[in-house]
Amino acid sequence: MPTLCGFSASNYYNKVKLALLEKGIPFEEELAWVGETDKACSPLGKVPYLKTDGGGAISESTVILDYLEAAYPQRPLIPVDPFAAAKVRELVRYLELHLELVARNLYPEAFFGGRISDAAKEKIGPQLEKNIAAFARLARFEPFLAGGSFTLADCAGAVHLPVVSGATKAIYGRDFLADLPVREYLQKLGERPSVQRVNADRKENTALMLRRVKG
Ligand SMILES: N[C@@H](CCC(=O)N[C@@H](CS)C(=O)NCC(=O)O)C(=O)O
Repeated sequence: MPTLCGFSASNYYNKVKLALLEKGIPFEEELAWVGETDKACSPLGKVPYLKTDGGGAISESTVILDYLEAAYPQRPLIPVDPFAAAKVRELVRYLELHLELVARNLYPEAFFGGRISDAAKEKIGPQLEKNIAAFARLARFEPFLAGGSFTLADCAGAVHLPVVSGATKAIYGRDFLADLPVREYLQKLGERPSVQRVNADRKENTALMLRRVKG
């Protein structure tokens, strides 16, 4: 049985956990906080990483998702058609490279009681607005991000869109995703047992993480 390593407050960990649950793959979880990871499995110390059935480990969440699609072809989360498959991957890339990674610069102040400079806020705001407008041209919300079926793009959307909303609200006093049907989309996703489990585990683990940070 594969083992997913990391912690349930992590959006990247939850992206993989959602795919495992949606595909119906039995798996185990191993708690590994940042700073306590196995460098042989994840050389940069990032979570998640997956210890596979064969014994080897893989880091980087999108690479793990590709592995899961190839190794467990049941209930595919990527369309067979090459163009449709590329459109799903394009959405995942936009969500992570252009939205989440940019918004991540806001997290120290938005979520962890730290401070970021005004110069950083002034730089990140317009960048995010531009990138969100571009993402809006790709995302379909029909009702899923890539169209009528739940795909890997939704594993990413379910975990990254809430943090982008939350971070922009906290720093700029305005949800930069408010003009997109994100609330309705997340509500619809919240009907899925996989999303309910991920969200329940996330809440529990976030409380634990904050207690650890506060000492
Ligand atoms: N590109 C990585 C990003 C993973 C990532 O940034 N994870 C965070 C937790 S949400 C982490 O491990 N941060 C610690 C670090 O970057 O050292 C992936 O897709 O797996």
